[in-house]
Parts: sequence; C-alpha cells; structure tokens
Amino acid sequence: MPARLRNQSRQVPTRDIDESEVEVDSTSHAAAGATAVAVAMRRAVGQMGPVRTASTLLRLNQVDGFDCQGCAWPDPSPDHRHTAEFCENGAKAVAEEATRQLLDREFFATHSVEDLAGRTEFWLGKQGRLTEPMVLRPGATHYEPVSWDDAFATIAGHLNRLDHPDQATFYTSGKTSNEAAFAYQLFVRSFGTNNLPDCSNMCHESSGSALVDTIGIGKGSVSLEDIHQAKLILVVGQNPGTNHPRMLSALEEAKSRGAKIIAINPLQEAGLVRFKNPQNAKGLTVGTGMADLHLPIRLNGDLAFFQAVGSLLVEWDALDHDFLEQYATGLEEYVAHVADLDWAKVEASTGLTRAQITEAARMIADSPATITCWAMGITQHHNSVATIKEIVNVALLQGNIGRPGAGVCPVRGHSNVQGDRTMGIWERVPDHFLDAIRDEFGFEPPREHGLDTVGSIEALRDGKVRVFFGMGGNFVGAAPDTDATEAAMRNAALTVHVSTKLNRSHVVHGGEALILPALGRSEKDLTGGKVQRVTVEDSMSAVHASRGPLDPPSEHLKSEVDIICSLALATLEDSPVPWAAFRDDYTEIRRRIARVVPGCAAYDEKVDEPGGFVLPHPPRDNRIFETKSGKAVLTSTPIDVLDVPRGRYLLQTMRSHDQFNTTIYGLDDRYRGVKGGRRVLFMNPDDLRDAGFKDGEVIDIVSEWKDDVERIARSFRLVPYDQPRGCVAAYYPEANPLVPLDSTAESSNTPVYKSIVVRIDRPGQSGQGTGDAQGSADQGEGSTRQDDPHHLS
Ligand SMILES: Nc1nc2c(c(=O)[nH]1)N[C@H]1C(S)=C(S)[C@@H](COP(=O)(O)OP(=O)(O)OC[C@H]3O[C@@H](n4cnc5c(=O)[nH]c(N)nc54)[C@H](O)[C@@H]3O)O[C@H]1N2
Ligand SMILES: Nc1nc2c(c(=O)[nH]1)N[C@H]1C(S)=C(S)[C@@H](COP(=O)(O)OP(=O)(O)OC[C@H]3O[C@@H](n4cnc5c(=O)[nH]c(N)nc54)[C@H](O)[C@@H]3O)O[C@H]1N2
Ligand code: SF4
Ligand SMILES: [Mo]
Repeated sequence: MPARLRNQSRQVPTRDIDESEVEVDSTSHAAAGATAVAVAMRRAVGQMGPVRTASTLLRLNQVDGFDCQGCAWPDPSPDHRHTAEFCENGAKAVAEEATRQLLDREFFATHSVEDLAGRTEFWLGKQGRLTEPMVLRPGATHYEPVSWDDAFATIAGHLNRLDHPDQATFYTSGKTSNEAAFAYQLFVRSFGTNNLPDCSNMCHESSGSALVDTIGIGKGSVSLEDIHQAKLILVVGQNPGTNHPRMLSALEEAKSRGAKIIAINPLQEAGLVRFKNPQNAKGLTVGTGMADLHLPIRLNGDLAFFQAVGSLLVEWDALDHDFLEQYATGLEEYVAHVADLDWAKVEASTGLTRAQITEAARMIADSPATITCWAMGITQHHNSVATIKEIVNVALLQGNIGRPGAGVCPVRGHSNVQGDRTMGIWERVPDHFLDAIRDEFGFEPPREHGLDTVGSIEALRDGKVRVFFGMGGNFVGAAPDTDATEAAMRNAALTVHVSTKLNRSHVVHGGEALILPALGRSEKDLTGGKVQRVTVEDSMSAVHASRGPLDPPSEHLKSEVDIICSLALATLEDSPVPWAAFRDDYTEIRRRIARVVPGCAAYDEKVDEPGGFVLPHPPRDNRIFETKSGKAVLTSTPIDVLDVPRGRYLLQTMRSHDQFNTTIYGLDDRYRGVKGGRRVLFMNPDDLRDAGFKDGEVIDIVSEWKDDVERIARSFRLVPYDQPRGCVAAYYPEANPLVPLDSTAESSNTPVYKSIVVRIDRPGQSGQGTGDAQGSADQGEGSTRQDDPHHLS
C-alpha cells in the first residue's frame, strides 16, 4: 500500500432527507401479507387519487390491459389471472408514474440547475411528471421550455456536426417497448454507429455471456409452468420478496405441489424466510416458511459452491449419462478438474461448512427436476460469467435443461429489458441480425462493435464521445463510480434524456442539455390519431401487447416511438426507412419486426392471441444447442478465493423495499426493519463489536482499489444485521461512488456492484470531502484497521 493516496470524495446531495430520523427495528418481518396490500393502496391513492387508482390497478397485467412497468416477472396464463394481478411494488411503480403531481415551466424557472444538482434522487423524483420539452442552453443557469421541433433540430445539429457517428452514444433503459426499441436501434444504425449501451450491461449481461457460451442462447430456459412443476428450486443471489414479488406466488404454487426450495444468500431475505399470500384468504393470517434450506453464503462464494456441488454429483454418480453423452461436451475435463477439489478453498470462499454444502448437494442429487433462479447477487462480481457457467455445469450434469420443471432461470430486472435485446438493442449484435436489417431496409449497417455502458463513460471522459442520448433510465445515478461518471457527462457537448420523471442525469449535464418528456406505459397513446398499442417480452420469453388506460398528464408528451421517428426525420437525409409511417401506425413497425427479428414471424397476429406468444428457445424446446460444437458446454474454472486484506470488508450494494433502481419511492425498507432513511451500512453484529463500533454510529465507507484512488461515501449509520462475517451491505445508488469504473466482470464488463473491498472510517479520518477530487491525503494514520481473524488475507 503506497503511503500517499489520492482521495476522491465529492459532496453528494443529502439535504432533503434527515437521516438522523432513521429508525431500525430488528424483529423479523414477513413478506407480502395484509401490510403489503395496505401500503400499496395507501401509496396509490395518495399519488393517483381513488378513481385513478381503481381504473388503473384493475387493468394492470390483464389480457386487455397494460404490462406492469415494474419487474420482468411473467404473468400467469390468461385463464389463471386474478382480478388483482399485481404486487405491492407493482402498485408503487404505477402510482409513481400516474401521480397527479406535475412539473411545469415555473418549476424550472424557480430552481436553477445548480440548486437541482444539490437535491437527492428522492426529492427530484417526487417533484412530479415532466410535462413539456426543456432545454438548457450553453452557459445557462436554468432549463427553459423548447418546442419539439427546436429540440429535434438541436439534436440533429449536434449529431450531424460530429466527425464520426461513433462520437455519439445511445443508452437504453429496460422499460422501452419492443416497437420503440426496434425503431431506436434502426435509427442509431442508420445514423452509423453500434454505440447502443443499455442497462443490461449493468444487470444480466453476465448471464447472457455465460449462457450464449454454454447453451447457445442468452436467455433462461424455463416457463412459469416449469416453476410450478419443479421439484427443487434454488433461489440464488436474488431478493424476490422485494424485487420480483409475484415470484413468491409461483414458489408457493410449486411448494404446494411438493417442491423444495433452497435460498442461497448472505442475507435472510423476507420473502424467502416467511411469506403470506395476500390473494389467499388463509394466507392473510397464516405464514408459511418458503425456503427449506437457507445457506448464508459469503459474498462471491457461489462459484465455489456450485463447483463443490458438481464434484459431489460426480462422486455420487448422480448424473444423467444419456443427456451428457448425447448433448454435452467437456465432461471429461470437468470430471478431472473437480476430482481435485480443494475443500479448504471452498469453505473459505463460501463461508459455509462442507456439511452444509453436502446437505444442499444431497437435495439436488435427489431431485428429478431442478430449476436454478438467480439475479444481481450472481451477475455483479468480477467472476460472474464463470459463476453462471458453474450453475450451468450443475444443470447439465443432471440433464436439467429441456425437461419439464427444470432449467436455468436468470430473473430479469426491468419489465422489457429482455425484449429490448431481442429487438437489437445491443452494442455487439450478431451479424445475422445486421444482415437482416440490410436486406429489409436496403442500407449497410455499421459492423464494428459499439460501446457498452462502461465503455461509453470512458469514451465521454476521454472526449471520444461528444453526444449522450438516453432512452429512459438514469445513467448518472445507475452507473458505477459516481464521481467519474459525473465528470464524464459534464465533458459531453450535448446530453439528451427521454424521461418521465426528473432525475440526477438531467442535472449533471453536458454543454447543452435536453429533457424530452415521454408517455408512460400506463397512458393512452394516440400518436397518429389512433389508439396505439405496444408489445413487451417478459423474463420467460413471452411476448404480449400492452395498452395504457390513463389520460396523459400533459398534451405535450410524445410517445417514445414518436420521439425516435421524429428525430430520425430531423437527422437523416434520404433514409430508406419509412419513419413517418412507423410513427403514425406502430403496426408498420411490427410488420418489420416480423421480417427482421428471429422468432417473430407473423408478429402482429401472434401478439393478438390472449396472453401473446412465446419466443423459440432451442435448448428448452428441442435440446438443440447452437454453440460452436453444437453441444452444451461444461466448463472447468479454478476457484480463486476473493482476497480481502485485514480490517477490510466485502460490500454489496442492493435495493431497499421502497425503490425501483434510482427511483426512490419512500424511505422505509420494511422487510429489513429500516424506517425513515437510506444511508445505512448493514454489518455483522460480531464484526461491529470486534471493530469497536457502536450500533447506530455514523461512519464513512472508503473503497480501496488497485488504482490507489480512495473513493469515499460519507455519513452512513451502522446497523447490526445478521450476515456472514466480513460482509457488509448498503443501498444503491447511495453507495455507487464506491464502485471503481474499471472494476468490472470478466467478459461481460458489468460493474462489480456486489463485492467491493472497503474499510470503515470514523468521520474525519479520511479526506475532507469539500467538493472536487482532492489532493493527497495520508491514509496511514487514523484509519480503522482492526485485525479481524475472520478476514482472509
Ligand atoms: N421493487 C423493485 N423491483 C425491482 C427493482 C427495484 O429496484 N425495485 N429492480 C429491478 C431490476 S433492474 C433488477 S436487475 C432486479 C434486481 O433484483 P435482485 O437481484 O433481487 O436485487 P438486489 O437488491 O440487487 O439484490 C441482490 C440479492 O442478492 C444477494 N447477494 C448479493 N451478493 C451475493 C452473492 O455474492 N452471492 C449470493 N448468493 N447472493 C448475493 C443480496 O443479499 C440480495 O438478496 O429487480 C428488478 N425489480
Ligand atoms: N450500485 C449498484 N448500481 C446499480 C445496480 C446495483 O445493484 N448496485 N444495479 C444496476 C442495474 S441491475 C440496473 S438495471 C441499472 C438501472 O439503470 P436505469 O435503468 O438507467 O435506471 P432507473 O433508475 O431504472 O431509471 C429511472 C428513470 O427512468 C425514467 N423512466 C421511467 N419510466 C420511463 C418510461 O416509461 N419511459 C422513459 N423514457 N423513461 C422512463 C424516469 O425518468 C426515471 O427517473 O442500475 C444498475 N446500477
Ligand atoms: S411482480 Fe413485478 S411485474 Fe409483477 S406486479 Fe410486481 S413489480 Fe409488477
Ligand atoms: Mo437490472
């Protein structure tokens, strides 16, 4: 460790939340149940009023209604839907969008951008819906109204003045409909670049990479019916009670048919420990334990865990030999590799005992049909791709792909993130997709791979990208290394955001900035003078239509499709794409989707079926593996134990029960017992005591990375919380300044949001945090460096 370090600590906005009010209640909390219904209704009625609430929530996830803009969990088949087919957090997502609070031009006249930049995401989001296009002219202090035509002309001017199309980057968040996504990627490729970063780069990219390499397709292999039929379900690195609440109903259904559930998670997440189904009269009073076995794994221990399970399956000969012989390759190397398994390493990496792992492996060996579900606890580590390949190994050993009730199930985040990829939002889209575009539209799309999320930040920082365009999302809030990302955005000539609500990306801006307000999923889309509908794809590859029931909050909003097509018309000369026809009738887009996107033949007709249609998935449907060898691939990876120096901890950043990514619904994490604040650091009670801290003490979190820059996030309250020793947890996005930009997963380039090496300092021990990145600060003195025997060194 060098003696002098640079110290980076920008003052982050905190002033709208009085964190000293935070209350912590350590009693355990059941998920869902009557409280969930009450909270959902209170929030919905509070923001939308009773009439809007009733007319909206009853249309949510119904066949003739609109798709929930929350997570990507699938809907039951049409004949199995309830009248109220949504969860507490789905209701919050709808209420947040359908709020009656509006943000008008007076608001922007009153609040300078500097003022807004001092506000929390919570405050910004609560100001209401954006109602008209706004521009921040170069050097201006305030956003001011701009006409749509001027806005498009401004963007087109910037784009057409670039030396090369690769000097612009076009981000997508995962709510964008299939129609908008298809039109958007077509516009970007017509303009001449594959710079199409998306939220997936920060999310399930690792799953896509691992699955393409091993089973030939980057999507999960199960349906909702498979979940219901499974005999064993592993829920790994996922908190469904908060982030995919209706998944709990599916797990409950599986359990009622005799399935067992194993939860693998450093934390005892509420839905997996206790659950009450609000739709089941009995469930309102009776709690059922969901997980039959909970393994409190150390952060980043999953690769070792699955490899150990695989070695036991081999040892016990609990293998599907017919499947392996016919469909898989790599078995011989794998068997040799796991024969040498080093159990000491496995125990160090997982923090579990051999007996615990053996118990889980026994349940897996005994199960005739197993599904493994996972989310961000698996995908956001440096070795995530290898970890997911290890999950695939275990599935292949038992022939658990392409069999009812079995499979691999990456549970996607945003409601249409999977659909956006299917529609070509991908900086590395395969050549056959580009060929299909060329053949359909008669222009040659660029072939060179584009920039992903981290690549875009680096290119903005280095001045190689001059224009940032965001289709939804909150790039600045969601990206890693907040200071670096903010500096990169400020370096752009133009930043543009198509948005529904105000967020940090609007107030940390380029030389010129635009906010383009869009219709939300819950609203009537009358573009082109007719009622338009859009289509989306869920986490299990089911595609269906969505039509919003509500009147838009302002007559000046445009649909995302309209915005893209109008921008294309303003920017591109002599485009062979019929942009005006696309805009006026989305059916025209769907006709092209049918001809370009694999698996989408007769798209417009098929989405009309009640419940839509399911896209083909060769391994699931026919055990066809479109890899190089034509077979599913078993991989052999050495186990490396994440090295944490003494007195340091592994930090994960996660979601509270009261947020959707950077949109903060409220300040309560009911299931974890936190009320009224977000700047908390959950720490093992023994670690807390051994390090000499007090419950409730306010500390700074300092991330240590090989570039020797100290990244500091200040003023977090310590909360003793049951988890493996050496592990700590804080909320996203408050902890994002701690994630180094170049700390990313191998081959997927996903930021390492879930295993950050940190130390904990008392205030005043590290840097002063007065503003910009500071000069050198000697960290040798004053830092808390307890010698903790539980850390591996
Ligand atoms: N209400 C709500 N719903 C959402 C979202 C939201 O913010 N709010 N976000 C949406 C999006 S975009 C996504 S991607 C998903 C995210 O869904 P999740 O992945 O459930 O979200 P996180 O809060 O990041 O939770 C990560 C979980 O993994 C565990 N974990 C962390 N590290 C490890 C590890 O190394 N090993 C293991 N085994 N477990 C680990 C954590 O303890 C936690 O339970 O949810 C989607 N749905
Ligand atoms: N530390 C840490 N960082 C993370 C993660 C983590 O676990 N830890 N998770 C990562 C993951 S999994 C993801 S997916 C990303 C999420 O990154 P993003 O998808 O970029 O972020 P969101 O917070 O979902 O975006 C919220 C904004 O979207 C806009 N919006 C909402 N609805 C609509 C709509 O219908 N149309 C349009 N045009 N705009 C809309 C609103 O203006 C709102 O402010 O964050 C990543 N960042
Ligand atoms: S589980 Fe997800 S998609 Fe379903 S209602 Fe809840 S938030 Fe919406
Ligand atoms: Mo995500």
